[in-house]
This record gives sequence, C-alpha cells and structure tokens, in this order.
Amino acid sequence: MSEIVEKQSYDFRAIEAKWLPFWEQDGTFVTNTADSRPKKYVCDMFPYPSGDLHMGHAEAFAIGDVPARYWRLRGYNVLHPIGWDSFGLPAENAAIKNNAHPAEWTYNNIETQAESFKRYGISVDWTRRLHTSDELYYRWTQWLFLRLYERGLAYRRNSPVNWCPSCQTVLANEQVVSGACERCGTPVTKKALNQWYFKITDYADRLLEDMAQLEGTWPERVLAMQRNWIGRSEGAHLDFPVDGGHTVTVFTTRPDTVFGATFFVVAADAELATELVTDEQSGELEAYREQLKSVSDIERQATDRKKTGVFLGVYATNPTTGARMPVYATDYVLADYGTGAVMGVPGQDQRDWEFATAFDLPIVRTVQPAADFEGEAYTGEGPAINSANAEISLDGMEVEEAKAKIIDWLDSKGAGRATVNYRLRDWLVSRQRFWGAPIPIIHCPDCGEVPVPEDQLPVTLPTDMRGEQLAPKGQSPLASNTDWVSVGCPVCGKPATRDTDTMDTFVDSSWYYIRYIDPKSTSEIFPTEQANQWLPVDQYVGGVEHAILHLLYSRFITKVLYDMDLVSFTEPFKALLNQGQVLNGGKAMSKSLGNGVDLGEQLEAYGVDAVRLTMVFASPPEDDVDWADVSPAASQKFLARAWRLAQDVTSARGTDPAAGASGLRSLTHRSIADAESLLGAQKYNVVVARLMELVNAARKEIDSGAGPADPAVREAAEVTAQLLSLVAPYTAEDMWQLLGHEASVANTAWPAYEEALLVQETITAVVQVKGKLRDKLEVPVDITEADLEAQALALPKIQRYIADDGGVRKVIVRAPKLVNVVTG
Ligand code: ANZ
Ligand code: ZN
Repeated sequence: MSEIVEKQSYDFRAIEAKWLPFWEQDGTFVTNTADSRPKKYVCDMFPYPSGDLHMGHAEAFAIGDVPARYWRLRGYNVLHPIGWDSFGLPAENAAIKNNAHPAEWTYNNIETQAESFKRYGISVDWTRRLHTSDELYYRWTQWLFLRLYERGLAYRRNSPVNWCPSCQTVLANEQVVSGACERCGTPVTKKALNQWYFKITDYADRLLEDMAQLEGTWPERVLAMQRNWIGRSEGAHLDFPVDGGHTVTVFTTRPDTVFGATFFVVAADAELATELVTDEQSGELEAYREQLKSVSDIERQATDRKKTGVFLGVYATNPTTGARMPVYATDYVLADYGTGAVMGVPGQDQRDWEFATAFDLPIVRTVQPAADFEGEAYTGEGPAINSANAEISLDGMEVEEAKAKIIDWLDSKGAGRATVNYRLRDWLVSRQRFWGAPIPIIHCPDCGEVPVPEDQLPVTLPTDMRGEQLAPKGQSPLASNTDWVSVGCPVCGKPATRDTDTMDTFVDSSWYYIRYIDPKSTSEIFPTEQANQWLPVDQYVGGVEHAILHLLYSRFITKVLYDMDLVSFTEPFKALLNQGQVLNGGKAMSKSLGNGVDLGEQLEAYGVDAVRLTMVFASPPEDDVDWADVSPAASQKFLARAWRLAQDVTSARGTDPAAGASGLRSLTHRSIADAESLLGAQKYNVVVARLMELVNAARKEIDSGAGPADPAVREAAEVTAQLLSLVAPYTAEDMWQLLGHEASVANTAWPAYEEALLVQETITAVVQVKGKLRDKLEVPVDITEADLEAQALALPKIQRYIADDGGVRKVIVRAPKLVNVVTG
C-alpha cells in the first residue's frame, strides 16, 4: 500500500499563506528599468485612500493584472506600479470631525489598503510605491507649477467662480453637476475670487489633433467625450453697433443667417449687460439676475426651458439689413462662452425661435425649408433666401458657400472675421482647502507675485494644525496660520506672505504615471531618458468616471512637458481600458440601498483567486459585473479542480508530450493559440472559459483515458498553470510547484503551440439504421456522445430512413465511431 500517496485537498488559505510572503521576499514583480528587453508599461489608475479596498477596486485591479502578467510571460520587461492619490477633501473633513491632522487618516487608510492590495496578489512592483501627499512627491508638483508659471501657463485672475457654500471652496465647472456640488450636492453659487488657472486653452487644438494617436486603442465614447469637452466650433465673430457708441461682437457658427437676425441677446450675468443697460431698465436687470443665481449652466441652455429675459432699453443695428434689433439680457446665453452675446436668428435657431415667440419679435427665414415646414426653426440645409441688400446677395447659395461669402463681405467692411471658438475653459487649479500641495508663490507688497525659489521647495504643510483649525472659513485654513503665512520676500527680503491656496488634486494625478519611473528621486521630477524609454503607458486601466478630466489634464501636462523638452512623447496613455462597474442586483452598490458587498468577506469565504477569477470570468472587462448573478463558489470549485490536476500528474517533469493522447494535446495547443488572440482582443472572460474546457478534458483523460501518467495530461496541467496565473496567481503558483517546477510561474516563458496540433484529428463514424450501414460522418476524435448523436440524426439520408421506418425508438452511440438508430 506504500504507493498510495496521501492526497491533499485544495486549501486556498494555506496556498495564500505560502505564496504571498514568497513573492515579496523573492521580489518576483520588481522591475529593473535598466533591463534591455522590450518593455510594456501597465498602469492602473491609482486609488484614493478612502477606507479599505472595495469590490470596484477588486474588479479593476484583477483586470489590469491580466495584461501585466501576460506580457511578462511573453518575455517583456513589464512595469506595473502602484501608488495613492492621497491629497483631497475627505481626509480633511475626517480630521475636522476627529480633531486630527489629515495625514493621520490618510496614511492609516493607505496602510489598510496596501495590506489588502498585497493580499490580492496583484503583480505590482512595491518598491515604486508613491503617495501624492508625501513631501517627496508634492515638491515636484510644486516644481511643475513653477515651470508652468514661467511659461505663462499658470496665472491668476479675478473672476466669478463656482462656489460651494457647504464645502467652502471653489469648484471647477466640471465639478458642478446639475447646478450642485459634485461632492455634497449643495446648490452652487457664483463668487468673485482671485484664482489660479492653468492655461489649458492654449492646447485646445493639440488636445484634439493628437487624439488621432488614440483612435482604435481608446474607447470611442471616451474620445467623443474628450472632443465634446473641448468643443471646437468653427464660425465667425460679427460686430454689431449698439446705441450709446458701443460695438458688441458675437460668436456665431452661422454667419450665413445674419440677414435673419432680428434681435440681440446678451448673458444676463455678464459685465456687458451692465454696460449696455439704460438707467430705467437697470432695476429690472438686477431683479432678473437675482433669480438666476441658483440656475445651472446646463439648465440655462436646455431647449425646452421657458425663455425669459429683460429688455435693456437699447438697440443694435444689423450690418446687413440696417434693422434695429432690440437688445435683451437673457439666461440662455452663457457669460463665459463665445463673447457672451448672440445675434437672435429665430428662423434658424430653435432657442431664438422660442425667445422671439415669447417676446413677439419678427421671424425671418433665411434658409428655404421644405414646402410644408412651419411652426419651428429650420436648422437644416437648403438655399439661402431673404438674404440680399444693395451690395451683396446670398440668395440661392447653400449654407457653406453663403458662410464664406458673407464672412468675406463683412471682413471687407471691418465688421466680421472667421474664428474658432472652444467650449474648453482654463483649468481652475486653486482650492481654499488645507490638504493639498500649497501653491509655491509668495506675495510681496513691493515685488508682487514671487515664485518660491527652487531650493526652498517643497513649501510644506504645517503639521501642527488639526480639527477645527482646518474648518473652511471662506478662505484657506492656511490663511489663519500666521507663522506659516509670514515669510521674507525672496527678492527684496521685506515681509511678505505665502499664497494660502492649495492645488486641485487633479494636478497631483496629472503626472504621477511618469514619477513611477523613479519615485524616490530628490534631484529631478523624473529621469527624461528613462521616461522616454518607458512611456507612453502601454495599457492604462481605470473607471470611465475619469473619461474627461483626469485624462484631459494628464494629456495637457504631457504636452507641456513635451514643450519643455522633458519628454519626447505627446500622449501619455497609448491604450485605455475602462472596466465596467460591479453591481449587486442590477444596481450600483451603495449604503442607502444596503446592497453593498464587502470585499474582505468575499476574500475570507472564497479566497483571493476565486474572487479574481469571478471578476474576470463574469463578462468582457468593459461590461458591468452583477455580483448577484455570479458564483464565486463555482469559481472556487473550478480552481480546486484545476489544482487537483497538478496533484494527480504522475509523469516526470520534462517527459516528452509527443506520446500523449492526441485529442487532449490538440485541445491544449488550441487553448494556447486562442488565448493569444483572445488576450490581444481583451476578451479575458473567454480565456477563462477555454481554461475550464481544458481542465475538464484533462480530467477526463485521467479518469477514463490513459490516466495520470499520460504525458498529455502533464502538458495540459502545465499550460493550465501558466494561463491561470493571469487571473488566479496563488493557485497557479502552487500548481506549478506541484508539477515539479521552481517558482515563480509568473516568470516562465509563454508556452509555444505546435501548428500541426491545432488541426483537430478526425475519424470516420458510421451511422446505422436498425443495424444496417446507411451513412458516414467525419467527426473530431474527441466528439461527445451527445454531439455525435445530434449530427447523425441530422443527416438527410438518415432522416428519410427514420421517417419511412416509423420514427426513432432508441439511439445507441459509441463515440467517436458508431451510431445505431433503432426505429419503429
Ligand atoms: C446665430 C445662429 C444662427 C446660431 C443659427 C446658431 C444657429 P456651438 O456650436 O455650441 O459653438 N451662442 C454663441 N455664444 C453663446 C453663448 N454664450 N451662450 C449660448 N449660446 C451661444 O454654438 C454656437 C452658437 O451658439 C452660435 O451661433 C450662437 O448662435 C450660440 F441658425 O449664432 B448662433
Ligand atoms: Zn519683495
């Protein structure tokens, strides 16, 4: 009885406990950036340290680890780093509540997350870990600010900004959602403040043009969102004389319709309205403005919103018709788009149509609609009509031709010119909050704005402020710390003050992926030569919630770094993958719905590998995963089955597989070949499905074929371990060892498939009816009984015999060689 070896059962806890410390001690995933093999850089959007990791992280990181591990097996030198986006409001709010310093909350949470992260077995290089709230990091965020400042790309201006009365901070336009603060839901108001901006608008065209590099490797919808956000419009600036000696310029995309401009509208909240309004009308304007404060930009522009406005008491003159156009202030014109003034063309613009109807203004069509078209603005194509004066006629021309002609004519009169307008605004980067990188500027009564000299960076945050001292007071909490604020002017030495605002955390995250190249450097932001070697990132992975801002800002900063000769690439992320969400019961997990699933509990119950495998297997990576519809228990069973294969193999390591069962060998080699194309197409879920088939086939070979000594079984088990390592690293590592190999499976060579084995071997099966040979079939040797029966019964000849003989009574199947149909 001595040959009977005691078989162990699959114990994920023991396997995790065994391999986690091994990888760490072995440095399995540490990247040597000086290594000369071809490189691949996989980057996951770094987490914000709120509480522990959750199911969303578990999904994103399981997905991001697949290409990282795959490319490692393919022989690339892979960089896969991790860090934390660790400045931001929640830490500060927690500190106020708990009478603590934000650093305490932040770094405690980071530790918790890092532990979970390690346990989760993601193949990252821990030696490159960074935190944006470390002095070591934000020194370079400040350095970057100063470089932008030098180039005129960071500037301060006084303007009305979005203000959240509850968070007591300014918000970028993009942080205002339906008129409310993205974070707390409080209605946003406008406040005039002196604020720092980055001049991203200078890069609008390049941000658009360079998207050509991303076509096909970024999700189309993300490119569309970037395009819309930048919002390039070709059109013209037209000048209109207005009573009182003013000239007001409008931006229009339809200069061809100028003959139909019958009124003039300006943004009620723009300075311009104040300049134009007559004394008699100014009271009414004030009252109108009051109502406007609580309406968001999006609501203001909605076509179905009732049109309102106030007559300003003055008229503009249409340069083509000489018509006197009453000037109104209205809310559907935005103060900060175009010039904040619009020529009202009700015949062709629906919002103008509604305004004209509400205020009983003339409507003149300048494009000919179809015969029965009426009751609304006509925005389609067609020949121009009603568009002629003594000097020029557009009548009969199509829109594009008419546009060109009228621009020429107006240009010759000095009353108009072609122009391009963008929806994109400069990036408001200052925040009146504590937990961020201080803006490295000193204000001197004599010298004005003075950049902090480089050798005085970083401007560090005070460590002794806590609790209530951090509460928002309409200005940065730093302003109340006079010790911190008072400083000698670096130029003249006189008493001066530090800028008390901190930077938007989007600044921190706009460049971290380059810092990973050398995160500990104290002498430079990053080493240019190595950055050029490693970037752009080959695969960036993260949520679609960052489809606009984070990506736009990162793209902008990359272009600025390019212009500074610090990098040689113009786009930071070659390919982008947006993973879906993890839902529960069809809905996003949330506290209020009580449908949250705790990641820690899942890991306890099923093990890391089962959770990871479930995430990857559930759907293509970009689709949502509904935790109510998946079965981590089934994943765990599959992993146990795969693991048992490795334990059952009895052939020696290195046995030539050529003598093994050909059916299984063929499946193994097809699995490798298919995995290559599936991984390339990011169909990670299908790779898992194929592995399940392979494991089943190998098991069958053990149980009813040549048994555990068949070298084809070893081959299948080894390939399973390697492919499985992409999603279930613990189980795969243990299998690899059971199969007699040295760890780590993560650093093995991708198995090569043999072309000849991809062809499925076939055999001729005979089909009998009542024992008589009636037809033949060419079938794969490993066809199942059910498939063989179905194929035999579907043969037209056989169907005829069955019909003539009174139907099927019984079918006897001997796969793959024989089917006998008993009829009558
Ligand atoms: C006259 C006109 C006639 C217009 C027509 C359109 C159609 P996009 O494509 O988004 O750039 N507009 C200009 N400034 C505006 C502002 N501050 N707030 C609201 N609307 C504004 O849109 C440009 C068009 O939006 C401009 O062309 C202007 O209306 C309006 F048949 O001018 B148009
Ligand atoms: Zn000075």
